[in-house]
This record gives sequence, structure tokens and C-alpha cells, in this order.
Amino acid sequence: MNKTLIVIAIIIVIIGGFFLFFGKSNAPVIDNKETTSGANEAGPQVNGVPVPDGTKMETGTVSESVVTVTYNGSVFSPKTITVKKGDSVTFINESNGGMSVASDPHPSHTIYPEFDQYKSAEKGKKSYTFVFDKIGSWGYHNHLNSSAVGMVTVE
Ligand SMILES: [Cu+2]
Repeated sequence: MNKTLIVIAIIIVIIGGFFLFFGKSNAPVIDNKETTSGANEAGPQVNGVPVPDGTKMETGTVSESVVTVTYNGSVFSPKTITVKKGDSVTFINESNGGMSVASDPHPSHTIYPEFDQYKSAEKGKKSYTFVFDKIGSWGYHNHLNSSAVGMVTVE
């Protein structure tokens, strides 16, 4: 009789263990990893220098804006733009050829030496973003095709 009770007790313990085991494994798995978008992997850059994480890219209160100029292999479009001091201009190469934006004159690029994709971290890349912080009219060209020219006027 006693042995039977012990066997029943053991069976109850085993069944209880199964409930505990499966109860735990059926619990929802909470994934604490935050879902991050891959879009920020490259990180924001200003003049080819990565902006540290957490740096607020202020908009609204500051008048800074980004103007886009495209290059199709022969011309920049729009060819002439006017921006405010501190604005960024992004030059995008939509051609299959090379683009290296640089201030005039070719090949010395002396009127605005900092405005030179070849000297930036975006050297050889399909786009080049430059922050214009000098007032004036800055002629530029594609250093790899110097007949492609444009003008950025900074007010
Ligand atoms: Cu040049």
C-alpha cells in the first residue's frame, strides 16, 4: 500500500514538473532589442565628417536647409542656386561617369579651397554634401569633366 502511494506521489511530481516546464516554454519571449532602422547606419555627415550620435539636427528654429543639385554626366541641375550662409548643398551624381565637385578655377580650386569633393571623405562617392559658410558667388565644376560647371551664391 505504501509503495503504491509513493509511486502515485512520484507520478504527480513528474506531471507537475511537466506543467512547470511547458508552462515556462510557452511563455511569450520578450525581445528587449530595440528595432533600429538601417537607414542611420551610415550616420549623418557634415562636410564628410560624421555627426556624433545624439547630436540634434536642428530644424525649424534654424534656417539651415539642404539644397540638392544633380549631375547627369554633362551638366549640373539646377546650374545656379542661391542659398543662405550655413546651408548645405548636396551634389548627386546620377551619371555612370565620375564626379568630383570643386570650386573654380580648374585645376587649382583656389576661390574656395574647402569646397572640393576630392579633399573630403566623400571623395569618389556618388554624392557630396558641403556646408557653405562663406558669403559670395562660388563657381564650381566637375573636376573630372571641367566643362560641367555651376554656381552657388551664398547670401
Ligand atoms: Cu578642377
